[in-house]
Amino acid sequence: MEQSRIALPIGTTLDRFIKKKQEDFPFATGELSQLLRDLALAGKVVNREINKAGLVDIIGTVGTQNIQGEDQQKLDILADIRFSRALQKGGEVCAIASEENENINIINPQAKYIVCIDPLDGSSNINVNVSVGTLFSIYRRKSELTDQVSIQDALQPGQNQVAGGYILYGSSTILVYTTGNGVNGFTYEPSLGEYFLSHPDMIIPENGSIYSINEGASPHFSDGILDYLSLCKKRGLSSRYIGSLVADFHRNLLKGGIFLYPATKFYPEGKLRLLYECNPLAFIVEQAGGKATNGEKCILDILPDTLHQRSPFFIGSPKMVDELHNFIKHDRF
Ligand code: P6P
Repeated sequence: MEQSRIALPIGTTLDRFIKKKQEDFPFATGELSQLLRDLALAGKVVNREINKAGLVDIIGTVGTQNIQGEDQQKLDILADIRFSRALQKGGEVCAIASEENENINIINPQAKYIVCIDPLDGSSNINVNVSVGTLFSIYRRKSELTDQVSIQDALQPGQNQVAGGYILYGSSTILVYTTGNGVNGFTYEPSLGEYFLSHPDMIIPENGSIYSINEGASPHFSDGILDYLSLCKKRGLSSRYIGSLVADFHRNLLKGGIFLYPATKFYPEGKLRLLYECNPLAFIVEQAGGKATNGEKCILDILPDTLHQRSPFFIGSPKMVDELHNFIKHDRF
């Protein structure tokens, strides 16, 4: 179904944008629209808590670790609670697969959608005032509405995403998402409590002059990766790496560039998680004309085995990803 050709003007509120796009689908029941609103609402609450983090005792770790064995920051937990609560109240989600929880959390057993989420990625950067982000993927459950929700409902390839997106809590807070008909960005205006369309129909530049990778791990990179990085330096490309995935990706989406997180000695499967970090960004970048692979295949084609599995991750401008592949095609991932 072709989406309406009428481009909505910059400044359109998120609510109006969602409503207009829903009208393009006569059989739409409004459930996905409501789910997107629920996520946007939780983003407003998390944004408020992040912005006052310096004033209230919510910075720092809580002494527990998540499934990844990483110290859980207080804001990680708060963000997970906020998103879970918003989705529970919204009623459109049967279960949530969250980075913060080992298993899926079943919330509304008869609901149609399942959400995979990293409530607050890059949270170790909060203490130093670096941008952090929320990443989410939305799928239709595979099981019947009357059946028991199971982990299989979450273990779907990224191609099955109904929607994917992120919220970047930076110098301003922006929600970027796709439902498979292009990518749009909405900047949050806290004084009005509204998101406004600020980046309509986002397209990543075909090529770019930025490469993003943690070169501290260079001793453990494959020869193909090292040769590609040498070419980037020979060409005088700029190295930009914040150590916060959503911030690094968003910059490259706007300016063009490539982000690389290869397999290393410390992360033999790569560090980034397939379900709720790689897949949402891969859906967005492909909708914006870019590419995302694990070094061998499209990220969206990978069938997950486990909720928290990791993947090598190469994402960005199509010409840069293609050129990288020429260097790494003989590497074993
Ligand atoms: P490294 C943050 O912890 C994160 O999950 C991503 O946001 C970021 O891209 C990556 O890890 C940074 O990892 O190993 O370079 O510190």
